[in-house]
Amino acid sequence: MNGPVEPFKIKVVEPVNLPSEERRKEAIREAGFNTFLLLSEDVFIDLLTDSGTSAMSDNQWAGMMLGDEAYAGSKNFYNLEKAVQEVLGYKYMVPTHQGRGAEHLMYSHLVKPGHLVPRNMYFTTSKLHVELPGGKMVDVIIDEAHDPENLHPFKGNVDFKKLQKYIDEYGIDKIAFVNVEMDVNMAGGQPISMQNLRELREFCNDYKLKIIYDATRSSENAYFIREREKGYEDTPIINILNEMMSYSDGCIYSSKKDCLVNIGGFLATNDKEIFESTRNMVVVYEGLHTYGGMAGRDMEAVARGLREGTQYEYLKYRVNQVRYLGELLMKANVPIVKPIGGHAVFLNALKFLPHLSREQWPAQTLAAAIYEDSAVRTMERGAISKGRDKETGQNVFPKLELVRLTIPRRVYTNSHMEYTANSIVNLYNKRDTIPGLKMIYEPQYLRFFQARFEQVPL
Ligand code: P71
Repeated sequence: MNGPVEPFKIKVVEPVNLPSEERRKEAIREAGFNTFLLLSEDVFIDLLTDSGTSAMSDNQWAGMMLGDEAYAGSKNFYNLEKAVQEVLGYKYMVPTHQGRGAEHLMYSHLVKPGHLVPRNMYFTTSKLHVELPGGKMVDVIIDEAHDPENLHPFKGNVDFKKLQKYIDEYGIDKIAFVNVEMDVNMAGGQPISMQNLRELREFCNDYKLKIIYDATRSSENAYFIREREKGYEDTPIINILNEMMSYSDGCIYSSKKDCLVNIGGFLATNDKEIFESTRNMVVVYEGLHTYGGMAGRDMEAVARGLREGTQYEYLKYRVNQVRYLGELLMKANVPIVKPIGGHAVFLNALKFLPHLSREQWPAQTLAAAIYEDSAVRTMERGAISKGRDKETGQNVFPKLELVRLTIPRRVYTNSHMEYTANSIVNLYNKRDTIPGLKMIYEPQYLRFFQARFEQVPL
């Protein structure tokens, strides 16, 4: 089996080092068995995240030299605004320093105390920015998404019966808006279909409910629509994106993923009222409305990357490189979430480490063990990420207890994928020797970033 051929050649390289076995053992202990707390220089292959870790193109770097760093009215802002209008089809855009800045502005504007926000699963920062103004995020994704073995081609789809149930139970006035994520991260990078988006629009029209997307990985979602949904086989990605967005009232967007940049974000909408209000608040929290926390050069790189990231040949390579890693693991019977997602391969930690209880944090344990074994850095996406129930204060144990092998865009070669797969297969073969963990430090917000753990002897 060969990996997909890269549709680029490499102009700049950054050396990486494989730390010794002794150093790896020491490093993960110093980090309290939390891969977020490792030093980057102790990491050989960094699959922690696809966020802000892309390699920019020569065209993007050239754009960086054209940064207009004026406080107000920067040229690059207008280039970004135009790119958003053309690629996504929204009229208005408010720039922010990254995705959560946009979530903050959008969700604090739309959510009032006691409100519900139905969403196709959840994302950590999104859930928090709904909770901070007094709302609650509830899950309306189809059941198939919670089953790692289910092969549904659009596991990101919304289940209308679940949505209806919340409307009936709480009343339409209690629903702030419907929040829809593209290429659902926590479900394993699973897309939503165009048909589902279209039907959701019709459903929400009946109730005059707003639909706000988390369009962060919308280009990768659009690729899956082209690959899997009848009628889109030959449609340019940009047309698919325009149609997807036409079914929404606005979106938040972390540019750090599909826009192939290291920093940036924005919100976009056709709704004048949302636009005016968030444009007003951006000056309080992020910066003037023509830079929103980004340098002019950053906005130029986002503008160019947003366009570049919709090229079909690039997206095909991108999704197939992730698939290549997933298939290498599947061939060796390592339990992963299927179908293989757009930005990452997710290991099913409950099946990988069946000898551990949920309280021993199997996904956290597995991420730490992978690092110690091979210096590959991955991320826990399970009960530690989910956090405690806001009302009861108890730990919540989601069905999905996963470790994410997230592939940065245009950064690693197929032999890096092979090294990673071989290491994980070796670890899988000695999985019953891996001891679980106990949490010894837990911060209040987004605990996964800073929590610390200790090993519990087998
Ligand atoms: C990812 C990230 C970055 C991250 C965030 C929190 C914990 C661990 C890692 C960020 C997203 C995202 C979606 C769907 C909003 C954000 C926030 N993802 N929506 O997957 O995936 O954007 O990081 O630019 O603030 O590693 P931001």
